[in-house]
Amino acid sequence: SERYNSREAEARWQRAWEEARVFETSNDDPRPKYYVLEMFPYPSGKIHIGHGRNYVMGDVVARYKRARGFNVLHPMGWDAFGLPAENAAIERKVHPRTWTYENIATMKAQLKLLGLSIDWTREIATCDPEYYARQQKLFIEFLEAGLVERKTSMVNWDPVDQTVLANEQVIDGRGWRSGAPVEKRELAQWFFKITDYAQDLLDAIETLDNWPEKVRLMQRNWIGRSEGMRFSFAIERADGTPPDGTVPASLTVYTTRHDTIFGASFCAVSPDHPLARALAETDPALAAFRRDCAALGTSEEAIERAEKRGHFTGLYARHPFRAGVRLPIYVANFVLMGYGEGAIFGCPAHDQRDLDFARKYGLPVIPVVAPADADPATFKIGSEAYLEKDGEAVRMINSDFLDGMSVAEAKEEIARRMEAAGIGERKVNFRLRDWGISRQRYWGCPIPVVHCEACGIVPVPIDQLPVRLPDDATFDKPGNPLDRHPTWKHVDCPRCGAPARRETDTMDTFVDSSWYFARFCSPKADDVVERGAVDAWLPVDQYIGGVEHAVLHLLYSRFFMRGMKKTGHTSVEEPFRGLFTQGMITHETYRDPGGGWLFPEEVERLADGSVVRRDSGTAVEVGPPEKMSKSKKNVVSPEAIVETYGVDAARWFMLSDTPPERDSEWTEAGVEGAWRFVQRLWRMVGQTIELAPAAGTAMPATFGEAAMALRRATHRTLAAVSEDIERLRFNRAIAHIYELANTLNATLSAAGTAPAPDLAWALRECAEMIVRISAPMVPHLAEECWRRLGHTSMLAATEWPVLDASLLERATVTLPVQVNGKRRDEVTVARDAERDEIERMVLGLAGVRRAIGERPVQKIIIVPQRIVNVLV
Ligand code: ANZ
Ligand code: ZN
Repeated sequence: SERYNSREAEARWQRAWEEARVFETSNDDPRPKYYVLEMFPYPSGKIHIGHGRNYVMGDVVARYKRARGFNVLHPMGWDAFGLPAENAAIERKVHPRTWTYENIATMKAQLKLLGLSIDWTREIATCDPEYYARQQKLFIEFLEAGLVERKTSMVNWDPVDQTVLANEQVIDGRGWRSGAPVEKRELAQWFFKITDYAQDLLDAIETLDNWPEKVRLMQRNWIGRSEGMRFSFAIERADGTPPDGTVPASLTVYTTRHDTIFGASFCAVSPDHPLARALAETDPALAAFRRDCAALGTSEEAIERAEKRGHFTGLYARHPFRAGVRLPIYVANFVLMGYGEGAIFGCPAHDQRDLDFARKYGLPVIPVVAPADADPATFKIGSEAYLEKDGEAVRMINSDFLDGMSVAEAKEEIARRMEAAGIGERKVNFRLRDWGISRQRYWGCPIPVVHCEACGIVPVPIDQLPVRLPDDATFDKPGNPLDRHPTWKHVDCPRCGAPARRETDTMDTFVDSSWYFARFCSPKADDVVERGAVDAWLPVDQYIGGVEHAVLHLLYSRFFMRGMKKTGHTSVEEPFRGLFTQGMITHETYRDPGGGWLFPEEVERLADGSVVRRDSGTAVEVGPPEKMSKSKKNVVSPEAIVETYGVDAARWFMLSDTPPERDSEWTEAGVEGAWRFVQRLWRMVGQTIELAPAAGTAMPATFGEAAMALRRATHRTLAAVSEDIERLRFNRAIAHIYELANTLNATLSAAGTAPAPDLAWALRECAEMIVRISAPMVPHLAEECWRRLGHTSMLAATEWPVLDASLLERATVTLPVQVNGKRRDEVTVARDAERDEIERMVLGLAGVRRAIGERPVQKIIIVPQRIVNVLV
């Protein structure tokens, strides 16, 4: 029988789908909706097969849900603004727009090769004025709704490149390009007030039960709610007199461990704290210290990593509960201005940073919390702070009126006393900061406001949007091309008409990706979105993307939904009902001993397993599989794969190899195996049509043993694969299909040349089933087989097979079995088993019998489908 020609068939079916417009989605479709979305790509150049996995996963879901009768929205777009385009402009003298749109064209063609069932009529690119006009309108609405603020904040400033750097662009305190020591600068910047929603964003995480737990945890930590106290110390000078008026008379700190107040041995303020600034005016050493700290940049990580250092201010804080005791006040590099009050009291015994600091500056270390059974007189702290604080196992010591209390009791007591004395109050704090969106760059969405001497900040009137980027910007120098453009920023004030200055900051590209999923619902809408469409389509039912976006992108999008609700664009609050974070595709690396990396197609694996250069035959160093990346050349292009194996084989392999949340190694052997399955299915379909009745032949009235066995396997597989796809367990779905293919193969071999009509019918049923349930994974092959099986319909527009439940054996479930609450065994029972049946089986288990011994059974608690507990 002839070979399946993937190249010809794949191109033909892609054309056929496009002509039939089967993937275009209408907003007026009465069927229930299903919105599946993969995080949209950044058009960086070309895609490699490693990028393909999440699109293919999304495509399987989209095709499956379509077959299940849903009106599926599966769009695609481009996260098209960003720094790389500007770098390309600098390095290759090509305009960012040209570079970006060329990449989009290349990548779109590549994505099309993958056979994705995308509604391309909804395509959007965030750099398109069509898109960013609406984003500007939304910005103005957010501004008017009080969700936007302009305030000064610290930025990393590269003095050579004359530009603000993101934290990631500061490497060891230096600018990533210039290598110049970075300075911290205060700059007026635009912010979205995401902190207004801190509590709400935190609370609603509980409702996101279709998100991976690790992502929910990361979001909780990022928001970082803590309950503590804000209170003030009186400040005095060395001689005990109050400060002279150039500095404040009190110091306010934030703490979550007020229970440790008797262990305090110093106070510290951030180098950016007003107290530090004021004192630096007259203390050159402090001024120099502040400059050193500024070189660390604004990244919390860098600050965390740096050695803890401080500068004594000469001032002291009076202990609130211990007369005559005073704590030296330092300026310290590890205290952040943006958190709490930018000032702390340090308790070295119970905080590692404080301990490191205390050891360095010879400050007392007084333990105030100790294990309940420890002797307070001898309990000492070595080089590690004692961090236990929970429950009854620890007690307060060395703490006057707190001695003997638990940490919780001590906190309560301190809070009460401080409140009574009027020196402090309980305070909830969030680690979450407002979202600074100002970027001093060209290739981003212009912030649509004008600065007027007389009127202040004036939003650009809506009917004058979009504020377009000027085409004739120059990229030959560092700094912001918009700012140095000869004319662009000079405009008349929209309010008073006087000469004014356009805002030259553009928006963080995370803004662009915070609402694109809403725009897809009505991509041509005149307004920001069409409310009806957004309310109908959102939330996205299944969102798929990399875990690297677990915090920022997902949190910003959640904030944007709330903002869009507040500004009347939707009633939906949570954008993504289901989230899946897929693993990456990895590949071995090949290093040329002569230097540099080699592409997989430049090397060859010999029979003895060694790897050599194809051209010269010289040996190559093989490195372990790593995430596919251009820089190490361990990438495989979709074009090459399509050429050799066909895209279906690639899709099948990508999905089959490992659970989708785990990384998967791309190997030649693996994709070859997938290719063999493609050919095998094609062959089996050929064999089946030789033996089976024509398509659509009525079902026989009765089935013999062999036919029944095959039919049971067929429907069991249908049930399993449906369930697996629902739960995104693609590799298991494929394993089930392999199994059924083996059964079909065996039955075909045993069937002879003229099987009985009932078996012949069951053979066709089975072959058709394999074709149909593989279709989401290998859509081109499935269409081709479906045609070959005598059908004229298009599988992409055909309903999912109907399950005959009478053919399923009883489903079973395995329950853990406890005796007196301790796990002793497990039992596998039918899902619908009766109580007495389960009891009988449980009491027969060896592990249970051993645990019970001679004792009489008092009660058996059965939580259906979950657990059994035997009480004795
Ligand atoms: C005294 C203390 C004693 C503290 C102790 C900890 C342990 P979370 O839980 O993350 O909110 N802190 C407060 N503001 C700070 C700032 N601006 N920069 C650096 N550190 C700051 O952290 C709260 C704790 O972090 C606070 O509780 C404070 O140190 C420190 F045994 O106060 B603690
Ligand atoms: Zn004005």
